[in-house]
Amino acid sequence: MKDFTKEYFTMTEQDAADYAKIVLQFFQEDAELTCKEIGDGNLNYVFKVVDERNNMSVIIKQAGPVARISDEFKLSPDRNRIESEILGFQYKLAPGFVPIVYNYDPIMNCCAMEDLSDYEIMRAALMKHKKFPHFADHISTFLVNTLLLTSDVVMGHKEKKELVKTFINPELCEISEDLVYTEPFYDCQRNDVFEGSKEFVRETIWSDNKLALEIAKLKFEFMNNAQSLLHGDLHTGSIFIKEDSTKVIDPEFAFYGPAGYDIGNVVANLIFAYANAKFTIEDDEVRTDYLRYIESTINDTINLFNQKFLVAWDEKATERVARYEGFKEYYLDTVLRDTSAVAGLELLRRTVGLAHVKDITSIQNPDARVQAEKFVLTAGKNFILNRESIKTGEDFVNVFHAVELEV
Ligand code: SR1
Ligand code: MG
Repeated sequence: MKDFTKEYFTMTEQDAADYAKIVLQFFQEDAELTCKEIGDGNLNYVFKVVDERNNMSVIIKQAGPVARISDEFKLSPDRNRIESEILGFQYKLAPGFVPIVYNYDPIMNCCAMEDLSDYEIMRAALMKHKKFPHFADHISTFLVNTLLLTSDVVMGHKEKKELVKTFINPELCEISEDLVYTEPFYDCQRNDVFEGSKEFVRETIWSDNKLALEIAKLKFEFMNNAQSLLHGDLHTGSIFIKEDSTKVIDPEFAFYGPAGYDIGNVVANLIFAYANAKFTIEDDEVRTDYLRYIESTINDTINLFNQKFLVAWDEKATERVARYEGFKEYYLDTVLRDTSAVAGLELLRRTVGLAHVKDITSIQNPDARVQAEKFVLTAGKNFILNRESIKTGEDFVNVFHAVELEV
């Protein structure tokens, strides 16, 4: 067996099973262990170690020195510390909405956490057209608790600044600065544009100077507005879900940034599910029913977020000036403006940039895929350009409804 105590190496399935038994001492003496690498994200390795005999299991997530998606991205494995620490912190802020972390190991750059095998990755579940009636309620609570409670509105300013330091995350922020805010907006070599959509992208995205100026403003907002402790990559692949429970995972992109970044990512990825359903479900009745479900989930997520945010502000604000008349409404308005912008950015970058989403890439018929891409790209652009006036759940839904009439 390898020595896990001296220096880092990338684990095999056998190593992860040994690690769980010897280092974590997670299993009983008589355990019969099997291990499978189950990660399908862009960056890390995820091992599931199971003892069938005693019906126990654990997840071990290890950060490697380069990203899985491309070894062009050389990344400090310190992201695993960030992930472990923020999961512990979010567990306190939003109990029940993140998995339990059992252990963090700074030598092997891995953490051990609760196995959520009875949950599904939300993106995959939505692509099977499953419905989760409690999601909007769950995610809006998670968002209010993690975003408002870590801001200067509620948290002591020195304590907040300590967290800004702890969660400074330059390498993963750089990935977002490049992949979200820069590369999709010019003909960058790293972009991955579907052949049938190229002309449309060139005409409507890469040639639009007005859009370029807004992107520049948003990029500087992302880099300079240390407003809330973000998850930083809150798409539907970072959510485990089942009928009555929602768990947010994978917060390795966490840092202090604009609160709307997380909310906008949730909205955009629900719109990807909408686009998938719109262009793949053949039966009219089934399709319409599912589209109405996604639409109301987006509507409720925003409206519940707004309601809960204002209530939590009244109950929890500690900053004196936060109580001045009109300020909480002004502040929430800016968060919603950023939410709309980020929803747009995410729709664009997942279609034009390097990292795509299966909701779109799995659409087999090339014409349908091009239509789906035009739909999300046009909606994305409108979310960015009209961000000042998109405030309610209905406003968010209206943006992509209007595009349905256009493309
Ligand atoms: C190189 S990482 C590509 C993307 O995967 C992650 O989930 C983030 O969304 C990142 O932008
Ligand atoms: Mg991830």
